[in-house]
Amino acid sequence: VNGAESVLRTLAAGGVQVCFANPGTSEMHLVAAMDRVPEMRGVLTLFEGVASAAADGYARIAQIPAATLLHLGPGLGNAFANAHNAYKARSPMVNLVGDHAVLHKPLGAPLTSDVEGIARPVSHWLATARDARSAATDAAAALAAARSRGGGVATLVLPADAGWDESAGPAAPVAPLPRAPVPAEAVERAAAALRAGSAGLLLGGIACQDAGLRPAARIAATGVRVLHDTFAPRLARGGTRFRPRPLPYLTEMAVEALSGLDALVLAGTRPPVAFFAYPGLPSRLAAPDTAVHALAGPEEDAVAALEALADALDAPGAPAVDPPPRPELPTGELTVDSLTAAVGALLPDGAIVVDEAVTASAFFVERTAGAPEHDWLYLTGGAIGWGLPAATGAAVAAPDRPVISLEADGSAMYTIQALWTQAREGLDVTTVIIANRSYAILEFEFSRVGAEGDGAAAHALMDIGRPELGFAGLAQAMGVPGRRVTTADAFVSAMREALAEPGPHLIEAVV
Ligand SMILES: Cc1ncc(C[n+]2csc(CCOP(=O)(O)OP(=O)(O)O)c2C)c(N)n1
Ligand SMILES: [Mg+2]
Repeated sequence: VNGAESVLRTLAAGGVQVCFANPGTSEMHLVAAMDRVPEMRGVLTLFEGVASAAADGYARIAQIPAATLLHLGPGLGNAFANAHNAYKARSPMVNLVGDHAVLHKPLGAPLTSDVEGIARPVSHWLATARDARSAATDAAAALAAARSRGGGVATLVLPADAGWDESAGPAAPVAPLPRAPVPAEAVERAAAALRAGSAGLLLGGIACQDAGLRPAARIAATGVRVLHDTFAPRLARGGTRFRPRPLPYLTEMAVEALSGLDALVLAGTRPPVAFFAYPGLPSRLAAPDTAVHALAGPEEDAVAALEALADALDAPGAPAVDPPPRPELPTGELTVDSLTAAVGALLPDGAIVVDEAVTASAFFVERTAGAPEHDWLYLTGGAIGWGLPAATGAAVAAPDRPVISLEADGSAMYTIQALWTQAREGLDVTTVIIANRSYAILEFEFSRVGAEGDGAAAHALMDIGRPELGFAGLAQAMGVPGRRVTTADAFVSAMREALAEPGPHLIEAVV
């Protein structure tokens, strides 16, 4: 058994079932081993940024890691932006990055680069295998790291000869570390703070899933203002679930949402900060006189801590939640308003929503509050080009659930080739392109940061309408049925058809 096969066998024995791959010559032994390790499903992506976002979307739904297979520094570099999003989401994933054979590496061949230097900022765990004998042990350690403390990105660099040389066979699985328990004193301090005056609770990470929302609803019933992180990795919503308020994206609105609090307790997250700095606006969102209490950070057991906190407050059982009404089906002009209403009216039960809708996001969020139960995946790291491939990975993780990919047009163009993988794998993804022909958020941010003037040269860097992009055609070219719609009625019928038929569909909604 060579090193490559023992690495794959080790990951498969540890529960890894999928590898999102874009290989090259230095990974050929890993590619060859795929046939000998049938438990591992290889999914080809046509760009490494698709592989890393697909692994992220997969992990957020499956809650187990996928592997990626990447080609040296340049391949990892292409994966970087979406590995960054996964890093911020603390999605469990194992990057296998091929590299030159140990003796070839110092010679300066064209693809030689500082692979670890590229990997470090997006890796919670990072190592380079020394040889074929140690590679499987390294793979077991990488997988344990990816699954430890709620999840993280583990990157294992695998020199080509560590793949082709003879190994000692697969390594035994290593038990991952559980989330760190929250000490009783932290719970008592948070309870005292919540009792003392006007109080808020901010949920992030694991606390945004059902197990965290249940105790959070009890705490809300005692009069605490409960919010969730603006860009939570996965938020359980819809039906009769408790609805924490989203912390708004805009600094002014976020400050307002957190104003008037004597205390703010954090569960599964860090102190909230503005997305960007703006002249004259604060970077920290909680008011200076609000006492911020870290009940549980992202790697701690926020769910158990919230249960303990609800008990410490003698919080009653959570009251029943009435969902707000769903929007009426719109008719007439297609605008962000009618588009978001249509999605709110039609969102199917059990959907997974992947949100890279950028300026339309908050409207989609609002309009879907009354929809049946669904999971909402947000862009955690701000690096656009995540949505289409994250939806691809989510659909691989949950073949029985409808995946709705809400995708702004500019962001779509970074990783449009994810559609090809959706077609090839027959994934049930409905992509809605919000075709506003603009980098609209940049037009908006332009004045907010204090940039002056509005000349043609500046505008040209934010207008994507010339030439006009044809998303329906791009989809067709990659094997995905695509339609362009320009009225609300046409959108509604296209959406209904896309949801009724299995397999991927794309609707280019011109707004
Ligand atoms: C990797 C990366 N590159 C560039 C940006 C800067 N950026 C943020 S939003 C945006 C354009 C968004 O346009 P679109 O996706 O069409 O959404 P809209 O603003 O029109 O709603 C850009 C270029 C980024 N966030 N991430
Ligand atoms: Mg746009």
